[in-house]
Order: sequence, then C-alpha cells, then structure tokens
Amino acid sequence: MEPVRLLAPDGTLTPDPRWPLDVTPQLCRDFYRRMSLARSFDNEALALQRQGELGLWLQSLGQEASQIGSITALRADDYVFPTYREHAAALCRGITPAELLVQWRGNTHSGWDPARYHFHICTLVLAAQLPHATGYAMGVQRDGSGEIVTAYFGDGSASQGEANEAFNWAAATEVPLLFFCQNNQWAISTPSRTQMRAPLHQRAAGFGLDAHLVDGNDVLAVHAVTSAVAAQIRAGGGPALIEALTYRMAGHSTSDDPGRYRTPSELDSWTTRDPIARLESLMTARGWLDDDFRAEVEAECSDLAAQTRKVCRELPLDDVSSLFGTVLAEETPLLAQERHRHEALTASFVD
Ligand SMILES: Cc1ncc(C[n+]2csc(CCOP(=O)(O)OP(=O)(O)O)c2C)c(N)n1
Repeated sequence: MEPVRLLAPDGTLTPDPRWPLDVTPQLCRDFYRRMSLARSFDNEALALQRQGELGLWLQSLGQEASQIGSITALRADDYVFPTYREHAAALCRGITPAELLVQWRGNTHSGWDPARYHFHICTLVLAAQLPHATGYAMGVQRDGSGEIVTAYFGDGSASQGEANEAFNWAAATEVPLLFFCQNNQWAISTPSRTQMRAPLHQRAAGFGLDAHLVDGNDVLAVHAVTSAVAAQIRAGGGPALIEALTYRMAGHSTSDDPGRYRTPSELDSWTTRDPIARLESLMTARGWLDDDFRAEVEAECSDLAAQTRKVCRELPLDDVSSLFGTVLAEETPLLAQERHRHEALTASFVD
C-alpha cells in the first residue's frame, strides 16, 4: 500500500478524490502556526533540560504534522490517550506549557486533569494505554455519547502483546476507537524494520481493523485521512488504525545519543521531508505566507518560548513524599523504607 500523500516534499499539492480536503489559505496558516508553536515549545523544553531545569525531555521534533493533522481532525470531547511524546497534540487541546513540563521537572506524577482536556496523562509503559483506550471506548459505546477515542502509540509499542490484544479486542467488540501509530522509524536504537515482517497497517487489517497508511510528514494528508476515518468510526463503522510514516528527528530522549546508531545521511534525507518546510513551500508558492503573517508567528513562537522558560522555573514543587502514598493501598515495609530514605535526603538539602 502506498501512503496517502497530498503534499509532496517540494510543496506540490495533488488532491486525492478519495480523501477530500478543502485546502484554504486559512487552513494552511492554522497548521503552519500550530506546528511552528509546537516546535518552538519543544526546542525550549530541550534547552531547559540541557540547562538542568528538567530531568528529561522527549522531543516531538519532526512529528508535528502527524500529531497536529490528526488531533485537529477530532472533536474537542473525543478522548485521547497519548504516549509521552504528544506535546504538539497536547498544545492543540489547550494543555499549558506548565502542565506539560511539571512531570519532567520531577515535581509531580502528571501535570493536568485528563477530564478537563479529554486528554489522558502520559503513559510511559509502552502500549499500556491501548487496552485502556479499548476499555474506555467500550464505555463510550455503552454511553452512546457520540464520542470516539483515539490512542497514540509508536512503532516499537506495536510489538507489545498488549497492543495486539487491544487491536483484536477493539475489532471484536467494534468499539469507536482510532489507533494512531506514529511510525517514526525507531524504537530508541531499534529500527522498525527489524521489529516486524508485515507492515503494521497490514497486520491491523488482519485483526479486522479498517487500516490506512499515510505520509505522516504531510499535515494535509494526515488531516484528510483522520477526518474521514474519524467520521466513519463516529457513524458506527467500527475501529480503525492509521499508520503515519514519520521520523523522530531528535534522539529518543535527552538521555539518548542517536549518533551511535543512525547515520547523518539518514537524518539528512528526512530533513528534506520536514513537515513545516513542506507546508511552507506550498504556502510560499501560493502567496499565502506573507511577511506580516510570518513575523506574527515568529513573535508568537518567541513569546511561547519565553513563557515556557518562565513558568518552568516557577513550577511549585509538590511534596514528593506524597507520591509514595499513591503506589499501593497499604504501605509495605520496603516502600516505607524508601520513603524515609527520600525524606532524609530531602531534609539534607539546607536550601
Ligand atoms: C513495557 C516497556 N518496555 C520497554 C520500555 C522502554 N522504552 C521506553 S521508550 C521505548 C521505545 C519506544 O518506541 P516507540 O514505541 O516506537 O515510540 P517512540 O519513542 O519512538 O515515540 C522503550 C523500549 C518501556 N517504557 N515500557
């Protein structure tokens, strides 16, 4: 199966009647703005981690089109289960920089109220969110609320047993669920080609899911496909899977050095397919990206970066000891010992 693509890397637009999309200047400006803001936020978070303000950061760099093209195709009340990399999608839902950073500063377990944004907290245990999403979708199905559920995950997570159980159970129960895989080619240092013989969208079809392959660096294609698939799920068409081919342009996390396992030429080849540059080419060719608009977005990006830096430094430190109370219903001797050790360590810091 060839990936659905509307926008070529050089910015040429080729409409596809199977995936209709009204490509207006407004739509492109909206995507350009959202993707630029997400990248600015991501860059700032990286800088904050490098300066010791965050313990860890996992960049969304290069995956903006996959995330923004898809989340903007959903309704605001469609519940979303993310992994740990969906910052670009989270920003679209109105989750604030402070809420996004607080967990990575180590101040608390998670930063936001999922019920408020219909956006679940990050799941770091690979694929654990997929059965959760399936169960949630069973609830939605019974409520008849008209919502659909979307679960993001990566190519590496697709190797987990839980992912495959979720695909099967979602298909068997015909729940209103969209599995959205960002195949960014790597699971830390393991390339996706060594993890599976059949491409994920083919495997998904075998489970009985309505499966699609899309160019994940083409925000217009991602949006067109997700809109159509979401509408079909909402109309009772059953669960689906979209595999978006994209690339993790940064390391897996700030603890990773991708230079140890991938070549500069590979990164170069994906840089030419950068999702923002691609949209920019189309907009420039059509005269949709004038200097005023560009300057406006640049100013907004600088403001967001400055705001991100400010709120990060001001984040209140929760009483981390309280986190020990949420591990088990009753504290075990080992847990009590760990809590005491942590309290003694904290007390040893004079200031
Ligand atoms: C169950 C489980 N096994 C292993 C890990 C360690 N781990 C964290 S991220 C990761 C790779 C994930 O790759 P992928 O699902 O493709 O997502 P990406 O990080 O590329 O977005 C691994 C192996 C984990 N968090 N959970």
